[in-house]
Amino acid sequence: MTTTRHVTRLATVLTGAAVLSFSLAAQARELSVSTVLPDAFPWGQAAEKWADLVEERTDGELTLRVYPNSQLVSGDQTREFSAMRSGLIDAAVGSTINWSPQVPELNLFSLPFFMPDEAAVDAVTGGQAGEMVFEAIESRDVIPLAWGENGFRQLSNSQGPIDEPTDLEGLKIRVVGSPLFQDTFDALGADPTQMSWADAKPALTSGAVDGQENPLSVFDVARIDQVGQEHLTLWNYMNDPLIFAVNRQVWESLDEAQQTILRETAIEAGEWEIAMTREQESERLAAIQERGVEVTELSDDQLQAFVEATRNVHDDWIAQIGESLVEAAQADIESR
Ligand code: X2X
Repeated sequence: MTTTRHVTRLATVLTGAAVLSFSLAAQARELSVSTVLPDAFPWGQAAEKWADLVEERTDGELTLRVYPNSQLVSGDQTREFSAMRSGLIDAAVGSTINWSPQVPELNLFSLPFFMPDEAAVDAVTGGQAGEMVFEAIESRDVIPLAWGENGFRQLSNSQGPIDEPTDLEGLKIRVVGSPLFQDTFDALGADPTQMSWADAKPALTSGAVDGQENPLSVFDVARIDQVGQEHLTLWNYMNDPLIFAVNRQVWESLDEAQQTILRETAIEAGEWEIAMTREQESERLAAIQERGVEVTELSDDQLQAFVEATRNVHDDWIAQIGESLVEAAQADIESR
């Protein structure tokens, strides 16, 4: 009798322990977050900031583990969105360029010379067009939460200064993303070639390509000048926003409080990163110039020649992006 009672009590204790450890395990949940660039770059820092804020606000109940260098998609950044959609990746802080092969609406941001300045970018991301872009993403089973920014993309090459479209003639330029980039550089008479970021630096080093385009922060941190890119043209031909997003099933498995925290912290991390990226632009440019890069700034007339040369790209791509989205973006920009 005593023995039986003892065994019963022991069983109760054991069951209690099992329940306790099970509930702890169920509470601590880790989500994978994919990025292309690691935390030496503002992009990677945005993801780390998001992770820090989530850990802090959920008391460790929810953690984000950042996997940089497109490692969850074997370096192929144009597969990041598909991997997130299918649930292979839980979440990402990704570029509109890299997701545009699966979300054609995102080509809006890559239309050459469409976004005149930072205020225009903010008007679009924070306006009606931004909402439409988020709906387009959500219709593909990914929940977008917030915006970040890789920045206005500038053109570099190893051959000489570029201040008119004919200077690009025959230059092999590394691009990534949808065929829109192919079309833009074709229109300028260049020889564009598509490759991932992982392959870009080796291709620049070996001289397999003559040039590339990326924001100043990427040029600076990745020391693109050290692989022979001595000429840099500031042409602001497109701005590359980042989007914080989560796979739909993962999102729906979270409770409301967790969803709120995840969204609010993404917005906070995004705003922090956008402000930092913009603030750093001038010091980055100075650092790049100090390292001996020849920087070309375009006059209004010179810029206009590039705008004219790429106008047909708009005609071809507006239908794929969606006429109503492009019009909404134009209205957002005009009212800035
Ligand atoms: O590959 C690039 O050029 C980069 C790092 O800017 C993007 O992921 C779009």
